[in-house]
Amino acid sequence: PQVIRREDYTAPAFLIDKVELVFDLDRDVTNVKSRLFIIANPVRGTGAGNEVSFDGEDMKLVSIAIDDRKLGVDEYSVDKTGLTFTAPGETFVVDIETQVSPVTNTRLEGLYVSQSAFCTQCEAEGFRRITYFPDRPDVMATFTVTINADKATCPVLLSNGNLAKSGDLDGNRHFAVWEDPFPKPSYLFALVAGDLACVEDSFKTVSGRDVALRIFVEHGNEDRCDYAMDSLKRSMKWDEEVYGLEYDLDLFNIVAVSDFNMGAMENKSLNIFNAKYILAKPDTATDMDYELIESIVAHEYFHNWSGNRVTCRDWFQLSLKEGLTVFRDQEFSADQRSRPVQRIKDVAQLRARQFPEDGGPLAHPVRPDSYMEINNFYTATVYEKGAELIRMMHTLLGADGYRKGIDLYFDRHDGQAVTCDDFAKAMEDANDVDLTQLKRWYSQAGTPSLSWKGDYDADAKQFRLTVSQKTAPTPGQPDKFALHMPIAIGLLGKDGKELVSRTVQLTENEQEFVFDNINETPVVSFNRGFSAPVNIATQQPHDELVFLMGNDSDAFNRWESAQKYATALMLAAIEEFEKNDGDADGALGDVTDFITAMRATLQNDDLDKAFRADALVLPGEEFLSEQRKPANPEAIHQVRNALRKQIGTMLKAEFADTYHQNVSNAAFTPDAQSAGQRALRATALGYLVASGDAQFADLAAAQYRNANNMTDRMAALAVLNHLDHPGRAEALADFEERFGKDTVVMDKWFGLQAMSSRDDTLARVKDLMSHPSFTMRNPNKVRSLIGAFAMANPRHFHAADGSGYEFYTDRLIELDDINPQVAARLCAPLGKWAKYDDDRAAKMKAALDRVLAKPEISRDLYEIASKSRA
Ligand code: HT7
Ligand code: ZN
Repeated sequence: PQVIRREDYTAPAFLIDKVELVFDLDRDVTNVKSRLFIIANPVRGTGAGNEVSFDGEDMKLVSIAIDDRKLGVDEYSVDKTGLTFTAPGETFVVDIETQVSPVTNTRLEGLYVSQSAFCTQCEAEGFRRITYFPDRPDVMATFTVTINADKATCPVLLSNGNLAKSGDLDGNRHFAVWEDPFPKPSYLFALVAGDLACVEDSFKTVSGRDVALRIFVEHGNEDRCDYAMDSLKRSMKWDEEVYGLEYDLDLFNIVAVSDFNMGAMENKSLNIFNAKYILAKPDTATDMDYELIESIVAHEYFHNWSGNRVTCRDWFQLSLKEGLTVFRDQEFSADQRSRPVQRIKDVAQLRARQFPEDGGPLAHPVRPDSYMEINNFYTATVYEKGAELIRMMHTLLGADGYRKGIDLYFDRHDGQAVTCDDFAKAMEDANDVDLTQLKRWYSQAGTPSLSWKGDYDADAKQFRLTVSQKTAPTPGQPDKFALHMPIAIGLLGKDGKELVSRTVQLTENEQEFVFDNINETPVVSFNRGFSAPVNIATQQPHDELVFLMGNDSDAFNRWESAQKYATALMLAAIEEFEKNDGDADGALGDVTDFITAMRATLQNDDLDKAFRADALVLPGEEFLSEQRKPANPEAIHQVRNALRKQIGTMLKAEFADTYHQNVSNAAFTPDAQSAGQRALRATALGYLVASGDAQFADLAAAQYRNANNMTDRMAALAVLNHLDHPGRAEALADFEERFGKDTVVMDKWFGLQAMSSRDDTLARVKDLMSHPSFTMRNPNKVRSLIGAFAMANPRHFHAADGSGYEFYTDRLIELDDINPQVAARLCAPLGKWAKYDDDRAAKMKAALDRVLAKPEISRDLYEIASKSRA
């Protein structure tokens, strides 16, 4: 496949002023008429010529006419990727008629059918599967869309903008005309038609306009939209208050669909969501589901400005909208809930998803330099590392400086398609600063590793902190530059008092920072709040970590100290386990000091319950695998379980108290405080069961039976899931019976079984593929059964006999013919072969070879498999 390079960007030769689309919807053959008002781009490069090239894939061209004259077959050429013809002049009108088949569209890009509704997904390059068009984000046009459809099966007809007209047609059909006054690129186009229920509300904007808010769902799900609607209203208000950004149309629609490749899509005024991120009521959704709904609804809404009003010039600039919008949604959630708990979640996610990406074969900069398939670049690096880059700008400029930069960015670029450099320039100009070095984060891949050393001079009352940075080579980038990063530092006295709190600017490979007037040897709290997204190589002594766990005023670093201590203990034990032939308890040795510190955290009522729940969770098996080379999945699993068992045993009485004290008889509410209480109780239950004392497995079974909400039910099932206890089978059977018809809820049931550490897991996953609710055509099902097996069950995925890899490879090959975008996303776990022992590495490479040998492999899967194999 062809490699697209950032340096090759050229402005479009022709622009489109206005698009008029007419859809005649039919499941088998939908007819699309497109009228395009075209003008030559006044700033087009020299030598642009008069050839017009439109993108187009997988559809039938019925006809093309220029200025109302139908072209003969020798006047245009059409191939697998598009349509080319000669421009008659500087301005002209083109009419194109195409046919597409929504019902056979299993890729879920372009126009497809989900359940019985028609819907579209055009980002990044789905519009070219609907009609021939310059399908690139720097071509922005106003759209008028007419939808004709069967009135009985499609009573609801939606597109972007405002409804201009609607009425009946012959043959039991009807139509609607939608007009979007804001010029937009084709990736923001959307259409939905189907028999959907509607939940309505409204929002009064800061300038007093009433905006109608509608959420469309399948009939029967109307009682599951309240939280999404409330989240939407809170997002609209937050964007007005924090960013001064007001919604710009009188209507905002959201549609929830079951078949969707990603989480949601920010189409102008017609957001389309994966139903899993809209539908929630207490007995079907967990606290985590509520949190995700809140943040994804906010994220998509925030795109109305950061993405839609100001969009990307080309797809290399994807982080311009995604990094900024993730930062915005993280800050929104921090304001709605607990700021430190939100930061812990965001960092845990960054470490779990982005750091491994940055350290593996798929490492790429926040602003990539090349791609084969842009769908493969909706990555943790572009999104989450991109958000960290914006967060560092915020830290450097301060809240007011950042806001000045944001105001200038939107003033300067409203209605334009721009670059990451344009964003940084607005920040620079508004604050009169030079961000040249900070901007290296856009272009340099890899996670920097920082080391530090403190030196106290009692005579001079000075503390000197020497910090050094290093970034390992990544594919295509052997040499790395020093990056600019803000490092928040705290110095604590022996009594726990804060002596200093300061953010220093690290710009050199090695740099010294001096702190004056320090009267005692301080304990260092380094990189507070994770002010820079880096690894810290320096190991702090265990007693300092315990001290920070109990005294740091920075809650993030309290949590971080516990994570570091637990990681150090487990890594040492894993090494020992490998030497001592598999005695995990013996390998751990005496862990009393650590557990004593955990007790103090558990019993510290000054700390928020959600924070305590997080601080008591040990780093996961995947995280530990990242720290070991070669990673031994069995050793990691055994050691982590052994430590959990010891904590559960030593703190049994304390966890039992916590469990019983945190029962709530009040009706379920999804607020952060109640969720924190449930999370702490679930953590206690997990440790009690881990202690191995059989009474607690009974307690979990009882919690499952008596639960009055999904959070408590899933917490019980999650711990039973790994056991041989009869309560497990009973609970799983009950769950299936209760929720068998509920596709969104059943994903949890599939996922749990795929993540079980029981020996029969792979056999069970294979059986579940023939379950009536499972289908490879639904991405949520594939992700919850197949994806969870590979990404959240390292012990079984990496089974020494290769059975996990073999099963998984068969699925990737099967899926590639159905949905290449999802197949490619699922391929990444096989690319981690370099982290494993020779035998596993050989098996993983053989699996990638088998993927690559697939006849007619998609561009999506080829790119990931070939880069992973290299
Ligand atoms: N901007 C969207 C990204 C997206 C997407 C969504 C659904 C299906 C396929 C997709 N390809 C790209 C989602 C977002 O970041 O908000
Ligand atoms: Zn986004």
